[in-house]
Amino acid sequence: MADTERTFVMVKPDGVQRGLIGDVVSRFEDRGLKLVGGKFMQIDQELAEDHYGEHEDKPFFDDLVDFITSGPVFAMVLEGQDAVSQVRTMMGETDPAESAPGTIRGDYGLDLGRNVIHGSDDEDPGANEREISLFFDDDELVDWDQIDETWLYE
Ligand code: DAT
Ligand code: MG
Repeated sequence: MADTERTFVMVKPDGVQRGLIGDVVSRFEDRGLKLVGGKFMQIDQELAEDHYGEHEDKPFFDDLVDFITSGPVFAMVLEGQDAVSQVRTMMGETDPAESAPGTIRGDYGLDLGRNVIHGSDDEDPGANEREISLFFDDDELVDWDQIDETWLYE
């Protein structure tokens, strides 16, 4: 069996303003991913710069920080088999215009700078753990058994 993992996921300010929190969370619940942390919050400048630190030399960095601090976000931690890459697959490509219908960005977005959702990078080992600890204290994450787990996994 593949590894059980946790990944950091966030509905960005555009998704919150457009009333998409419920739809996005529903997709993950329907897939069988388990919510182990959730927080409706406003990201400040320092957290934004830390979170997107890998992009600090990119020309779009300032716009990215301005955007992610422009309104509330819904941050969450999801757990499941291969959760990091499964979430990335469900998100689609970075650019919604190149994302297939059926993916979150392919169904809800059109523009690179308004791509609705963040999910930890599946090609950067440890990105999930780093982002989870940036946004959540240990005591904000809940270990729990979901009733459908015996029917979800062999
Ligand atoms: P992802 O969000 O798919 O992990 P990323 O980590 O490469 O993508 O970039 C972080 C965010 O920065 C992305 O969601 C949107 C924005 N972004 C990425 N590339 C960009 C570009 N070339 N121009 C403008 N914004 C960009
Ligand atoms: Mg990324």
